[in-house]
Amino acid sequence: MSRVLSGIQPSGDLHLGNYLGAIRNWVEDQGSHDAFYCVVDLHALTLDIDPAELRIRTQDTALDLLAAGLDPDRCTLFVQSHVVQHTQMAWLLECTATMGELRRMTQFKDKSEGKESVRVGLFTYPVLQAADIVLYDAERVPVGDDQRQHLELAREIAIRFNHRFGDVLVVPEAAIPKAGARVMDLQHPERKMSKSVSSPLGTVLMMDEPDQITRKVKKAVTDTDGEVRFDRESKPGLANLLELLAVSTDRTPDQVASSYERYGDLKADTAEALIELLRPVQARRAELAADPGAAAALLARGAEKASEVAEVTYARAAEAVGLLAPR
Ligand code: AQP
Repeated sequence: MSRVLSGIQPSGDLHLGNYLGAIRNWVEDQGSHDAFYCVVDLHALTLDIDPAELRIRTQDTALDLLAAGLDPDRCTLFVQSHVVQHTQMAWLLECTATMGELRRMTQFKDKSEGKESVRVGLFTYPVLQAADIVLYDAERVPVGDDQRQHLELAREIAIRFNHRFGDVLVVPEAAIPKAGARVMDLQHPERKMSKSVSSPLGTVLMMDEPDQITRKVKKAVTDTDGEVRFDRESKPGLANLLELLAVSTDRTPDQVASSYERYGDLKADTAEALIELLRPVQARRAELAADPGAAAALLARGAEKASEVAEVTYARAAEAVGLLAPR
Protein backbone atom coordinates (compact mmCIF):
# COMPACT_ATOMS: atom_id res chain seq x y z
CA MET A 1 0.00 0.00 0.00
CA SER A 2 1.36 3.42 -0.83
CA ARG A 3 2.02 5.83 2.00
CA VAL A 4 -0.07 8.90 2.79
CA LEU A 5 0.75 11.69 5.21
CA SER A 6 -1.03 14.86 6.21
CA GLY A 7 -1.24 17.15 9.20
CA ILE A 8 -3.32 19.83 10.85
CA GLN A 9 -2.34 22.67 13.16
CA PRO A 10 -3.87 22.84 16.64
CA SER A 11 -4.19 26.58 16.11
CA GLY A 12 -7.94 26.88 16.69
CA ASP A 13 -11.28 25.14 16.38
CA LEU A 14 -11.53 22.99 13.27
CA HIS A 15 -13.87 24.31 10.59
CA LEU A 16 -15.71 23.24 7.49
CA GLY A 17 -12.72 24.03 5.25
CA ASN A 18 -10.52 21.65 7.24
CA TYR A 19 -13.22 18.99 7.10
CA LEU A 20 -14.08 19.22 3.40
CA GLY A 21 -10.64 20.16 2.11
CA ALA A 22 -8.65 17.65 4.11
CA ILE A 23 -10.07 15.51 6.92
CA ARG A 24 -12.88 13.87 4.94
CA ASN A 25 -10.29 12.67 2.45
CA TRP A 26 -7.98 11.46 5.19
CA VAL A 27 -10.80 9.24 6.43
CA GLU A 28 -11.28 7.84 2.94
CA ASP A 29 -7.56 7.21 2.39
CA GLN A 30 -7.33 5.05 5.52
CA GLY A 31 -8.92 2.15 3.67
CA SER A 32 -6.66 2.21 0.67
CA HIS A 33 -3.30 3.52 1.93
CA ASP A 34 -0.81 3.17 4.75
CA ALA A 35 -1.93 6.45 6.30
CA PHE A 36 -0.06 8.68 8.76
CA TYR A 37 -1.78 11.77 10.18
CA CYS A 38 -0.39 14.22 12.69
CA VAL A 39 -1.39 17.17 14.79
CA VAL A 40 1.39 19.58 13.83
CA ASP A 41 1.93 21.38 17.12
CA LEU A 42 5.40 22.64 16.12
CA HIS A 43 3.82 24.55 13.24
CA ALA A 44 1.40 26.22 15.65
CA LEU A 45 4.40 27.78 17.44
CA THR A 46 4.78 30.13 14.47
CA LEU A 47 1.67 31.89 15.83
CA ASP A 48 1.12 33.64 19.14
CA ILE A 49 -0.46 30.86 21.09
CA ASP A 50 -0.69 30.49 24.85
CA PRO A 51 1.31 27.43 26.05
CA ALA A 52 -1.47 25.99 28.22
CA GLU A 53 -3.96 26.54 25.40
CA LEU A 54 -1.68 24.84 22.89
CA ARG A 55 -1.57 21.66 24.99
CA ILE A 56 -5.37 21.58 25.29
CA ARG A 57 -5.88 22.34 21.61
CA THR A 58 -3.46 19.59 20.60
CA GLN A 59 -5.47 17.02 22.53
CA ASP A 60 -8.81 18.45 21.34
CA THR A 61 -7.68 18.42 17.72
CA ALA A 62 -6.81 14.73 18.03
CA LEU A 63 -10.28 14.06 19.49
CA ASP A 64 -11.88 16.00 16.62
CA LEU A 65 -9.98 13.91 14.09
CA LEU A 66 -11.11 10.70 15.76
CA ALA A 67 -14.67 12.03 15.80
CA ALA A 68 -14.43 12.81 12.09
CA GLY A 69 -13.67 9.16 11.44
CA LEU A 70 -9.93 8.53 11.78
CA ASP A 71 -9.58 5.00 13.08
CA PRO A 72 -6.35 4.26 14.99
CA ASP A 73 -6.58 0.63 13.88
CA ARG A 74 -6.45 1.72 10.24
CA CYS A 75 -4.12 4.73 10.40
CA THR A 76 -1.30 6.13 12.52
CA LEU A 77 -2.39 9.26 14.39
CA PHE A 78 0.26 11.13 16.37
CA VAL A 79 1.51 14.49 17.60
CA GLN A 80 4.34 15.95 15.52
CA SER A 81 6.53 17.00 18.47
CA HIS A 82 6.41 13.45 19.87
CA VAL A 83 8.60 12.30 17.00
CA VAL A 84 11.95 14.08 17.33
CA GLN A 85 13.07 13.34 13.77
CA HIS A 86 10.74 16.04 12.37
CA THR A 87 13.03 18.85 13.53
CA GLN A 88 16.17 16.87 12.71
CA MET A 89 15.01 16.26 9.16
CA ALA A 90 13.90 19.89 8.88
CA TRP A 91 17.50 20.97 9.46
CA LEU A 92 18.79 18.72 6.68
CA LEU A 93 16.20 20.24 4.37
CA GLU A 94 16.88 23.81 5.51
CA CYS A 95 20.40 23.20 4.28
CA THR A 96 18.88 22.23 0.92
CA ALA A 97 16.18 24.92 0.46
CA THR A 98 17.01 28.48 -0.57
CA MET A 99 15.96 31.85 0.83
CA GLY A 100 14.61 32.84 -2.59
CA GLU A 101 12.17 29.97 -2.83
CA LEU A 102 10.92 30.47 0.73
CA ARG A 103 10.43 34.19 0.08
CA ARG A 104 8.10 33.30 -2.79
CA MET A 105 5.63 31.47 -0.52
CA THR A 106 2.37 33.42 -0.62
CA GLN A 107 1.32 32.28 2.87
CA PHE A 108 4.52 33.77 4.26
CA LYS A 109 3.95 37.00 2.34
CA ASP A 110 0.35 37.22 3.63
CA LYS A 111 1.22 36.46 7.23
CA SER A 112 4.28 38.70 7.42
CA GLU A 113 2.80 41.64 5.53
CA GLY A 114 2.95 44.88 7.49
CA LYS A 115 4.68 43.24 10.49
CA GLU A 116 7.71 44.96 11.96
CA SER A 117 9.18 41.76 13.29
CA VAL A 118 8.71 38.35 11.66
CA ARG A 119 9.78 35.10 13.29
CA VAL A 120 12.28 32.85 11.53
CA GLY A 121 9.91 29.92 12.17
CA LEU A 122 7.20 31.54 10.08
CA PHE A 123 9.69 31.84 7.23
CA THR A 124 11.01 28.27 7.44
CA TYR A 125 7.64 26.65 8.23
CA PRO A 126 7.27 25.15 4.72
CA VAL A 127 10.61 23.36 5.17
CA LEU A 128 9.40 21.75 8.39
CA GLN A 129 6.30 20.74 6.46
CA ALA A 130 8.48 19.16 3.76
CA ALA A 131 10.32 17.28 6.52
CA ASP A 132 7.00 16.03 7.96
CA ILE A 133 6.20 14.53 4.58
CA VAL A 134 9.51 13.00 3.47
CA LEU A 135 10.11 11.40 6.89
CA TYR A 136 7.31 8.94 6.13
CA ASP A 137 8.24 8.29 2.49
CA ALA A 138 4.79 9.69 1.70
CA GLU A 139 3.83 9.56 -1.97
CA ARG A 140 0.46 11.19 -1.47
CA VAL A 141 -0.39 14.24 0.64
CA PRO A 142 -4.13 14.98 0.89
CA VAL A 143 -4.49 18.74 1.49
CA GLY A 144 -6.68 21.69 0.60
CA ASP A 145 -5.82 23.99 -2.28
CA ASP A 146 -4.07 26.53 0.00
CA GLN A 147 -1.26 24.02 0.47
CA ARG A 148 -0.57 23.55 -3.25
CA GLN A 149 2.45 25.88 -3.27
CA HIS A 150 3.97 24.34 -0.13
CA LEU A 151 3.63 20.89 -1.65
CA GLU A 152 5.32 22.03 -4.83
CA LEU A 153 8.18 23.32 -2.69
CA ALA A 154 8.40 20.02 -0.78
CA ARG A 155 8.73 18.22 -4.12
CA GLU A 156 11.46 20.57 -5.30
CA ILE A 157 13.43 20.22 -2.07
CA ALA A 158 13.18 16.41 -2.20
CA ILE A 159 14.25 16.33 -5.85
CA ARG A 160 17.22 18.62 -5.13
CA PHE A 161 18.24 16.54 -2.12
CA ASN A 162 18.15 13.36 -4.23
CA HIS A 163 20.07 15.03 -7.04
CA ARG A 164 22.87 15.87 -4.64
CA PHE A 165 22.88 12.83 -2.35
CA GLY A 166 21.36 9.94 -4.34
CA ASP A 167 17.95 8.34 -4.34
CA VAL A 168 17.19 8.97 -0.65
CA LEU A 169 13.80 10.70 -0.36
CA VAL A 170 10.44 9.79 -1.85
CA VAL A 171 9.14 12.73 -3.89
CA PRO A 172 5.58 13.49 -2.68
CA GLU A 173 2.55 14.61 -4.61
CA ALA A 174 -0.36 16.74 -3.41
CA ALA A 175 -3.81 15.12 -3.52
CA ILE A 176 -6.24 18.05 -3.73
CA PRO A 177 -9.95 17.16 -3.82
CA LYS A 178 -12.08 18.16 -6.81
CA ALA A 179 -14.77 19.56 -4.52
CA GLY A 180 -14.28 21.38 -1.22
CA ALA A 181 -10.61 22.21 -1.84
CA ARG A 182 -11.08 25.89 -1.01
CA VAL A 183 -13.95 26.74 1.30
CA MET A 184 -14.24 30.50 1.56
CA ASP A 185 -15.08 32.67 4.57
CA LEU A 186 -18.84 33.34 4.61
CA GLN A 187 -18.33 37.03 5.46
CA HIS A 188 -15.26 37.59 3.27
CA PRO A 189 -15.72 35.22 0.34
CA GLU A 190 -12.51 36.50 -1.27
CA ARG A 191 -10.44 34.76 1.42
CA LYS A 192 -10.35 31.18 2.64
CA MET A 193 -12.04 30.05 5.81
CA SER A 194 -9.26 29.82 8.39
CA LYS A 195 -8.61 28.90 12.01
CA SER A 196 -6.14 31.63 12.78
CA VAL A 197 -7.97 34.57 11.20
CA SER A 198 -10.79 35.70 13.46
CA SER A 199 -14.09 35.79 11.57
CA PRO A 200 -16.68 34.28 13.92
CA LEU A 201 -19.64 34.75 11.57
CA GLY A 202 -17.64 33.75 8.51
CA THR A 203 -16.35 30.46 9.87
CA VAL A 204 -18.54 27.38 10.30
CA LEU A 205 -16.92 25.24 12.97
CA MET A 206 -17.11 21.47 12.85
CA MET A 207 -18.67 21.59 16.31
CA ASP A 208 -21.11 24.46 15.74
CA GLU A 209 -24.65 23.84 17.02
CA PRO A 210 -27.36 23.60 14.31
CA ASP A 211 -28.76 27.04 15.14
CA GLN A 212 -25.29 28.59 14.87
CA ILE A 213 -24.82 27.02 11.44
CA THR A 214 -28.21 28.29 10.32
CA ARG A 215 -27.44 31.81 11.56
CA LYS A 216 -24.02 31.94 9.89
CA VAL A 217 -25.28 30.65 6.55
CA LYS A 218 -28.29 32.97 6.66
CA LYS A 219 -25.99 35.96 7.20
CA ALA A 220 -23.49 34.86 4.53
CA VAL A 221 -22.47 37.69 2.21
CA THR A 222 -23.80 37.29 -1.33
CA ASP A 223 -24.55 40.02 -3.90
CA THR A 224 -27.41 42.17 -5.06
CA ASP A 225 -28.21 40.95 -8.57
CA GLY A 226 -30.45 38.18 -7.23
CA GLU A 227 -29.69 35.63 -9.94
CA VAL A 228 -28.72 32.13 -8.80
CA ARG A 229 -25.83 31.04 -11.00
CA PHE A 230 -22.37 29.60 -10.33
CA ASP A 231 -19.77 32.27 -11.05
CA ARG A 232 -16.73 32.29 -8.78
CA GLU A 233 -15.31 35.52 -10.20
CA SER A 234 -18.27 37.87 -10.05
CA LYS A 235 -20.43 36.11 -7.42
CA PRO A 236 -17.91 34.63 -4.94
CA GLY A 237 -20.24 34.52 -1.94
CA LEU A 238 -23.00 32.73 -3.80
CA ALA A 239 -20.49 30.41 -5.50
CA ASN A 240 -19.19 29.39 -2.07
CA LEU A 241 -22.70 28.49 -0.89
CA LEU A 242 -23.39 26.55 -4.09
CA GLU A 243 -20.14 24.65 -3.66
CA LEU A 244 -20.93 23.85 -0.03
CA LEU A 245 -24.36 22.50 -0.87
CA ALA A 246 -22.95 20.63 -3.88
CA VAL A 247 -20.18 18.91 -1.94
CA SER A 248 -22.56 18.01 0.91
CA THR A 249 -25.09 16.44 -1.44
CA ASP A 250 -22.81 14.92 -4.11
CA ARG A 251 -23.81 17.24 -6.93
CA THR A 252 -22.01 19.87 -9.00
CA PRO A 253 -22.45 23.58 -8.18
CA ASP A 254 -24.14 24.09 -11.57
CA GLN A 255 -26.65 21.33 -10.83
CA VAL A 256 -27.40 22.94 -7.49
CA ALA A 257 -27.74 26.40 -9.05
CA SER A 258 -30.30 25.15 -11.56
CA SER A 259 -32.61 24.03 -8.72
CA TYR A 260 -32.93 27.47 -7.08
CA GLU A 261 -34.42 30.83 -7.91
CA ARG A 262 -34.07 32.57 -4.56
CA TYR A 263 -31.01 33.07 -2.39
CA GLY A 264 -33.07 32.51 0.75
CA ASP A 265 -34.09 28.99 -0.30
CA LEU A 266 -30.54 28.14 -1.25
CA LYS A 267 -29.27 29.36 2.12
CA ALA A 268 -31.90 27.40 4.05
CA ASP A 269 -31.04 24.15 2.24
CA THR A 270 -27.29 24.75 2.53
CA ALA A 271 -27.59 25.20 6.29
CA GLU A 272 -29.71 22.05 6.55
CA ALA A 273 -27.21 20.03 4.48
CA LEU A 274 -24.27 21.22 6.59
CA ILE A 275 -26.08 20.39 9.81
CA GLU A 276 -26.70 16.84 8.53
CA LEU A 277 -23.12 16.52 7.28
CA LEU A 278 -21.68 17.42 10.67
CA ARG A 279 -24.26 15.67 12.85
CA PRO A 280 -22.49 12.25 13.06
CA VAL A 281 -19.11 13.90 13.70
CA GLN A 282 -20.55 15.93 16.55
CA ALA A 283 -22.26 12.89 18.06
CA ARG A 284 -18.99 10.89 18.05
CA ARG A 285 -17.13 13.88 19.49
CA ALA A 286 -19.53 13.99 22.44
CA GLU A 287 -18.86 10.29 23.14
CA LEU A 288 -15.09 10.78 22.94
CA ALA A 289 -15.19 13.77 25.30
CA ALA A 290 -16.30 11.40 28.05
CA ASP A 291 -12.89 9.70 28.02
CA PRO A 292 -10.11 12.14 27.03
CA GLY A 293 -7.49 9.84 28.61
CA ALA A 294 -8.16 7.31 25.87
CA ALA A 295 -6.90 9.79 23.27
CA ALA A 296 -3.60 10.21 25.13
CA ALA A 297 -3.03 6.45 25.01
CA LEU A 298 -3.85 6.34 21.30
CA LEU A 299 -1.47 9.21 20.60
CA ALA A 300 1.31 7.44 22.49
CA ARG A 301 0.78 4.32 20.38
CA GLY A 302 0.71 6.48 17.23
CA ALA A 303 3.97 8.22 18.13
CA GLU A 304 5.64 4.85 18.69
CA LYS A 305 4.57 3.59 15.26
CA ALA A 306 5.49 6.88 13.58
CA SER A 307 8.92 6.94 15.26
CA GLU A 308 9.75 3.50 13.90
CA VAL A 309 9.36 4.81 10.35
CA ALA A 310 10.86 8.26 10.99
CA GLU A 311 14.02 6.83 12.60
CA VAL A 312 14.80 4.76 9.53
CA THR A 313 14.23 7.58 7.03
CA TYR A 314 16.17 10.10 9.07
CA ALA A 315 19.11 7.70 9.49
CA ARG A 316 19.15 7.14 5.72
CA ALA A 317 19.15 10.90 5.04
CA ALA A 318 21.73 11.67 7.75
CA GLU A 319 24.07 9.05 6.35
CA ALA A 320 23.60 10.37 2.83
CA VAL A 321 24.63 13.92 3.78
CA GLY A 322 27.69 12.62 5.63
CA LEU A 323 26.77 12.82 9.32
CA LEU A 324 28.77 10.34 11.38
CA ALA A 325 26.36 7.76 12.83
CA PRO A 326 26.36 7.54 16.65
CA ARG A 327 27.68 4.23 17.99
N1 AQP B 1 -10.69 27.03 3.76
C1 AQP B 1 -10.21 25.84 3.49
N2 AQP B 1 -10.73 25.10 2.48
C2 AQP B 1 -10.24 23.86 2.20
N3 AQP B 1 -9.23 23.28 2.89
C3 AQP B 1 -8.69 23.99 3.90
N4 AQP B 1 -7.71 23.70 4.77
C4 AQP B 1 -7.54 24.77 5.61
N5 AQP B 1 -8.41 25.74 5.31
C5 AQP B 1 -9.14 25.28 4.25
C6 AQP B 1 -6.94 22.47 4.80
O1 AQP B 1 -6.98 21.95 6.12
C7 AQP B 1 -5.76 21.28 6.40
C8 AQP B 1 -5.21 21.79 7.72
O2 AQP B 1 -4.68 23.08 7.53
P1 AQP B 1 -4.30 24.14 8.61
O3 AQP B 1 -4.07 23.47 9.91
O4 AQP B 1 -3.23 25.02 8.06
O5 AQP B 1 -5.70 24.91 8.69
P2 AQP B 1 -6.15 26.43 8.67
O6 AQP B 1 -7.59 26.40 9.04
O7 AQP B 1 -5.76 27.09 7.43
O8 AQP B 1 -5.37 26.94 9.91
P3 AQP B 1 -4.62 28.25 10.14
O9 AQP B 1 -4.08 28.16 11.52
O10 AQP B 1 -5.49 29.41 9.79
O11 AQP B 1 -3.43 28.13 9.16
P4 AQP B 1 -3.01 28.91 7.86
O12 AQP B 1 -3.51 30.33 8.04
O13 AQP B 1 -1.53 28.76 7.91
O14 AQP B 1 -3.60 28.24 6.68
C9 AQP B 1 -4.84 21.55 5.21
O15 AQP B 1 -4.83 20.43 4.36
C10 AQP B 1 -5.46 22.72 4.52
O16 AQP B 1 -5.20 22.74 3.14
